Amino acid sequence: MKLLVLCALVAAAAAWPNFGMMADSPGGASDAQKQHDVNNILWKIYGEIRDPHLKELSQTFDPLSGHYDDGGVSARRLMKELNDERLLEQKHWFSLFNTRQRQEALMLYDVLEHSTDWDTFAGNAAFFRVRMNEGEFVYAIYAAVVHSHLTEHVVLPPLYEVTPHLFTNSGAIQAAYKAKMTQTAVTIKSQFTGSKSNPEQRVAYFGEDIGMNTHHVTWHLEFPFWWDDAHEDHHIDRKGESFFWVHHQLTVRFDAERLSNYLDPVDELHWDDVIYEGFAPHTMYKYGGSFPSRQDNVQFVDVAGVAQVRDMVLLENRIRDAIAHGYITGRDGTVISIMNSHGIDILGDVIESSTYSPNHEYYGSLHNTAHIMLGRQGDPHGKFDLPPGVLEHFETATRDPAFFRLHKYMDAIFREHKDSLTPYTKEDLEFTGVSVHSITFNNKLTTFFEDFKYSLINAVDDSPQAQDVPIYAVIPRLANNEFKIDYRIDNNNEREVMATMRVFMWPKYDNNKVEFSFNEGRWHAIEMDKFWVKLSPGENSLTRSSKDSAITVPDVPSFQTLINKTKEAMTSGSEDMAVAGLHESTSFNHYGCHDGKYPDKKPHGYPLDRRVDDERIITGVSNFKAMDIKVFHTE
Ligand SMILES: *[C@@H]1O[C@H](CO)[C@@H](O)[C@H](O)[C@H]1NC(C)=O
Ligand SMILES: [Cu+2]
Repeated sequence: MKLLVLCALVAAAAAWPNFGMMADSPGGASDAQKQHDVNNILWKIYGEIRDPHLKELSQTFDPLSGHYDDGGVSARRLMKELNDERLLEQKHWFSLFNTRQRQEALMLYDVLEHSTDWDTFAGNAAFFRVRMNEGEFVYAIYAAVVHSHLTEHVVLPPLYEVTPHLFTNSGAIQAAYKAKMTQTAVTIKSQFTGSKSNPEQRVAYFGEDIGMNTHHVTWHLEFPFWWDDAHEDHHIDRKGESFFWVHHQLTVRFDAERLSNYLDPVDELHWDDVIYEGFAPHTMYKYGGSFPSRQDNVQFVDVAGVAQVRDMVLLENRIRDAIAHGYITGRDGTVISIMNSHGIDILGDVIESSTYSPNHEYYGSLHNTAHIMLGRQGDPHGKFDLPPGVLEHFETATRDPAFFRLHKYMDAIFREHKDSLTPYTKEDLEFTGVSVHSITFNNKLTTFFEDFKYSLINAVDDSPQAQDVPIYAVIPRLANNEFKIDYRIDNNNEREVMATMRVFMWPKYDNNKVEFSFNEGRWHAIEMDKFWVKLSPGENSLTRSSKDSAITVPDVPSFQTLINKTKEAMTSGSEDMAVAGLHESTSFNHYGCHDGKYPDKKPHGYPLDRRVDDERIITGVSNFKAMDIKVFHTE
């Protein structure tokens, strides 16, 4: 059982979100056709294309003859790389953190992104699928489908069924190969990595959660650090701030899971100290062997061709200096103040760093470089020619407990900045005339483990002649019962008002059973929900289900479900509707909107994002309410 503090704040809505969808499909092809092509371009990515039309396109399409809005510049550039035989071979690992490999993937992304009709998009996808490295190809397709206007209604198949190696352990993969070879249908029971002698194993269910890994990799696809406004048609709003917030939430949630498992919170990573936890990933690449391990208590060493440890300390000091000064120094020496709500956004761009960083030359890429540094500590001099570590892939990074150390470290830097801002005042927080009368839960909150099943069919090699046999993996995952919260809110204004509801939860006690102070607790707050309501004059009563929470999404439909639904849509008269319906439940845009604008003007985490010197200022406003709740875990 875990005791938590729940608090809710109602505030005047600064912006009313518009989640409208465009119904037309530019490019001529129907949504169902596009879905069909995307399914087939990602099906059995390590083998031949099975779809006859796409297979033919892969031989006959000429990228230079396509239609583009960049005059074909991207297509000519990639074709030159291809014809000069400079592209990474197939059947080789791929990591986004490898600069050259990333550039190659992005060259294809550019070609797809600048395609102005579906024939060009699909033709390029087919053509390059058989000529480029599979990992680069999958990344480019995912990024393009996420960002292209042509694919607005296309649902991406779950990555764990497209590249299962990055989501499951070697044991399950080997069992899958065996099932394929012996043509025996199988459901493989998969376990979390490590042994009971490793206390970290108690929370491996979190770092290895398939849904969480999908969330993490999807976030990084939607808010890519490489996104360059100069080449795109829009700016991604509050990308740096979102970087902070998403990782902050992972960090505090992980600590809450640790508390429930009698573990201390994660300590920050220190460049001048050892990395306490070793890690044996028990995970393998499709091509490139096993992911490298790291012993316990490894001293940080320089990584050849990446960075020296002292470079990292230097970058950290420059960033901490900027926070202490209250401003970032731009490339041309300009002073960019961060002493306001927008400061966190700039700081996020600086720390990650993304192309939005105002001075990459000076502040470097603390986060991205740290990922590579940590990922290489098993073979820092490249003596053993090991492939990149789990930390060099967003799909696998959270498997390593060091991921959370790294992010705890970043999080503390962000906190230093947030704590330098003036606390909110009563005037900032209150919503005149509005008060939260009561918050009631309609049932007991429980968590439990359930089995999650997914297909490994795309993990194994085969040929068009070999029959498919069903191969599934089953892994436990933490789930919760559905619950509903009734809110009673009074609006003493004479008119209807629009309100934003913000709901958070934090552990009541720390690992020493000491009650968290408000100021400490609020930094550990887990965002539970955020939604907009119209409050009529007088008493309002509203019920909100946990299923509707803005921070949760239903499972992505399985690859096979997508294929079946697409077939239905294409053969039945309903055409696009089946696919469009699917899309509504799989929109991952819970941190932003399709037009790149975030619907809420307040900072992420508001009103708990700033330091609270006197908690009565928050707890004293009538539009705020806090209560203790209990969460039970059942076996
Ligand atoms: C997909 O369709 C096939 C053939 O109709 C059926 O056997 C299978 O159960 C379906 N799978 C899913 C996941 O819907
Ligand atoms: Cu991340």
